[in-house]
Amino acid sequence: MISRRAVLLGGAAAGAAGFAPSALGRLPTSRDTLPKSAPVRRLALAAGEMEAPLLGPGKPRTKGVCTYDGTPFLTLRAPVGTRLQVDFENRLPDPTTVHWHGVRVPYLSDGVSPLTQAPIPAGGRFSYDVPLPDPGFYFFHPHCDETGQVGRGLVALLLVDDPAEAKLGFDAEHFVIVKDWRLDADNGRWLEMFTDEGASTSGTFGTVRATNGSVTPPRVEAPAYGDVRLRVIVADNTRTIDFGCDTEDAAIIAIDGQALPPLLLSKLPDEIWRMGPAMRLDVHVRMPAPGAEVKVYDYRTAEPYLLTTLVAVDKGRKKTSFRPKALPPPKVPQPDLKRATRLDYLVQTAAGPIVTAEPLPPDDPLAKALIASACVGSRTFWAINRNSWGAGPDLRLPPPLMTLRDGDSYILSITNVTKHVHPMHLHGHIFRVLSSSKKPGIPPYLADTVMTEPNETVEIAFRATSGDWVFHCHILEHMDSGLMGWFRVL
Ligand SMILES: [Cu+2]
Repeated sequence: MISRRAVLLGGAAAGAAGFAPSALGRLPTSRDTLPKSAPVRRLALAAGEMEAPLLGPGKPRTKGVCTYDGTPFLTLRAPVGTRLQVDFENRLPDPTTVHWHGVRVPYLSDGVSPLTQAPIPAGGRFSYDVPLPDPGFYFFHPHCDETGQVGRGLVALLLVDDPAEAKLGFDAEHFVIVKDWRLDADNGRWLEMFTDEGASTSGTFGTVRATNGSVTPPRVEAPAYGDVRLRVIVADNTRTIDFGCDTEDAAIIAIDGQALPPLLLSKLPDEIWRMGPAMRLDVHVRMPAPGAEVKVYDYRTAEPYLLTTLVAVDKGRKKTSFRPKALPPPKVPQPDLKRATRLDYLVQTAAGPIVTAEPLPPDDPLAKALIASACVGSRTFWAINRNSWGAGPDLRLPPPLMTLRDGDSYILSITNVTKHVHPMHLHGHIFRVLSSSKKPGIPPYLADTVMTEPNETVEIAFRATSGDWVFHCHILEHMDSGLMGWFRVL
């Protein structure tokens, strides 16, 4: 299967230029987030294609399903403080990269082509240095033709375990991976993942809904009156869900892997938490009596969509009152709000390619790498402060949104002036969500991706870490059609 952009760019893709330092001036330091003495775990990882029965049993099978290590939604686990040394091999027919979403890696391992590395050609290899300084629920995916490759399944989970959590005594852990499939229901073949109509509006949705890859919502068992840790992720290109369940005994204990004082779902407005692409939740659910069930739903659709059913089985436990378990507080660097610099950004629509700020000169190595990279989209529909990421015939890398200072604190005020939701993700940082003009009353929390609704302003704060870091919408067609900028932190 040849990606849309590879076709559009023709031979240019084949000659992908090596990554070269930018003419913008000095490059940032690629900062390590673990001591050199940290234990190292070396692992081989390969992206490739396979065939799978995505439409369900007895239906035509689908070719060109993209996975890591031949395992749909591969799950890696390691203790906090470990350094993963990943020897990655690209067995896909197209260029790819690996981005470690939410993990504070040195920026040269951030996997953003062409900003931090050249695309890895078919058959190519790349070595990633992935320190794991913070416990939590992360994931990884390509940052080159995301719409096509993630659309066909190229997403894996990364769980960074904190040994201190063992004493919390969860009885079971279950995953809810929200990822639809965009298939022709008659023959199981892939449909076009990027459409102009979708990319310019709320995104191109899958044709079949699925949880954990299955079109039949999973039914899983857990001990009656026991404690379940649900790990929920929206791994879809497009879909936003309103996560909720049909029990009062459920509390959010982490957002994007970062612990927070438990938030009872029943106390939230509409008793739901809205999650766009890339967002994760850890939810503590107390199971009911033997034989009873807890149903987990997406309430955003007209008819609530059943994501998963938890079935209580008798394991001899007695009923006790529900007290949500608090995870150990995160230790990520915190912003100094009193000294923070405030920056305002508008998320906008664009009628066509827009770069109002001075673009990089065409002979800038970074600009050249972008043009040759095959890692950009073909159309421009979106912008941040009137600057769009390069696309189509206007393959210019925009200048940084701003050059920041390593160690300084910043407050970004992000206002969505479009008619669609945009989950905004900042690479390389775990930020504090300070406020939202549409969701008053939610206490500040840590995250790596924050939802912005139409006409909503959200404020996030972080302490900047040296590197070149993109800031983009995680509706993948949006980022592929302009909704991405970058910060240089020196
Ligand atoms: Cu968006």
